Amino acid sequence: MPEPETPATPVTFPPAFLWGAATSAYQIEGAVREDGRTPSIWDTFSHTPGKTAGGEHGDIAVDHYHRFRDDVALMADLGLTAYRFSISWSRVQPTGRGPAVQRGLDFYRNLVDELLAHGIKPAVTLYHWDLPQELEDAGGWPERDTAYRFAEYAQIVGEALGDRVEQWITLNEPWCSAFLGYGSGVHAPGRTDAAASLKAAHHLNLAHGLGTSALRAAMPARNSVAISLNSSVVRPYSQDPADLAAVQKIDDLANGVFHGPILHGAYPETLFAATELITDWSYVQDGDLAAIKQPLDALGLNYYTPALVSATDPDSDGPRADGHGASSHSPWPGADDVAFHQTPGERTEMGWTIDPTGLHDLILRYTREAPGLPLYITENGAAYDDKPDPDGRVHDPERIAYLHGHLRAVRRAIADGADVRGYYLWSLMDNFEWAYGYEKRFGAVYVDYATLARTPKSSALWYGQAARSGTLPPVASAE
Ligand code: IFM
Repeated sequence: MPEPETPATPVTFPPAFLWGAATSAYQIEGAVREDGRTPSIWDTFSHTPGKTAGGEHGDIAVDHYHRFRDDVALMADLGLTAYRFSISWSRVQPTGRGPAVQRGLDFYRNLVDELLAHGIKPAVTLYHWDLPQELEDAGGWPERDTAYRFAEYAQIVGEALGDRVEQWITLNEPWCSAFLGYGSGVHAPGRTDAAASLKAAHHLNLAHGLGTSALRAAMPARNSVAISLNSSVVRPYSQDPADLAAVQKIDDLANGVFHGPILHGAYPETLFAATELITDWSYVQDGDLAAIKQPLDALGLNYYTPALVSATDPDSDGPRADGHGASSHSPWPGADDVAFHQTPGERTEMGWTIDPTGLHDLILRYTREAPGLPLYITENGAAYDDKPDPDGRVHDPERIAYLHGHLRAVRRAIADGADVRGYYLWSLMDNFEWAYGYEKRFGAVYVDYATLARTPKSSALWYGQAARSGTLPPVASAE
């Protein structure tokens, strides 16, 4: 039995635990027309009037493409030991097929070498939502061929970087790609077709499986391949059987649709039943499930907030908001009879309730579901309305409290038997928060968007102290 934790108990992590930060290409790089890069679906979407707050886009973003050496130096100064970033597919294979562009690959090779030179372990995500526009024009993720194109792209990047990057992640949050991109339409490419969103989910799963095989064939066997899922913690509004059925429905659409085939080689039967009026799943071809269920070396979990659901009251419109943006189209196909409720408690600037117990529950769920598979928290963090003081410093005690609470939850899960090997704070620095534009600041490092100057917030200093010592500092220590 672990010792009971008291507020004075030092929260210390295993010595090899990775203390990382995460970003993604379109959110930070800018340089969208340089060195042969072509538009991705996010370039098109963000330049379409009305799709993002204030019409904001990633043309310049935080100019990481030109400032990556300074950004790596900043991470090293803070004391980070790992960095998770994504590759822009349209930078290395502009049309989404055919030969690679060397200059695109060189950018990432230089970034990786800079990280390694500073003792920071790189973790590469191959796909963080930015499909080359040409592939969307050919049908996008609802089209089966996109999965084969992804495998080809994975092979290219694996061959180019596999000698120096050990940690690989195929897809980031395929739920968002499928259901926000093709269902509710609040993400690129902005389509609102429930059947297409389920088809996209299957082809993303297939892409993960084929991409994993392609990576393994292209890289040394020592490298680790994983996927990052934004697996939801879905809680019932009451113990009423109708509310429990609502939980099952959302759990299938948020989690089972991905971890079913990826971890267990099958989609949940309850998912088929709930979506039978929308799709017949005939695009799941013989051999697909075997191709998808590749042995993995690790699993990435992204966690922000739990969901609280009930069956809808047929006599009222009921609450609907699920925290994934405003759209009259649901990202939950076949779940029109489910209502989403605001979980009680303090919220971040995104309106997401702060609940570290959800992270603990999530870790233990996957410890049970995928025994023996090492886990990484590949994203966790909070947006706040950060502003510099007159002295130019940025104090963000709320983010420190958020990180402290969630890291404690990770440590508790480890004490409960979970094999969590690392934590990547979302995000290293303020950046383009998709449809919300630049207004929502998730960074541990503040970015002045007028000058692009970077200033570590007090949370970055606090997190750096944790990374250096392996023990969480008291929450007030970085103020
Ligand atoms: O900014 C995103 C990231 O790209 C994917 N996961 C959630 C983050 C916060 O919304």
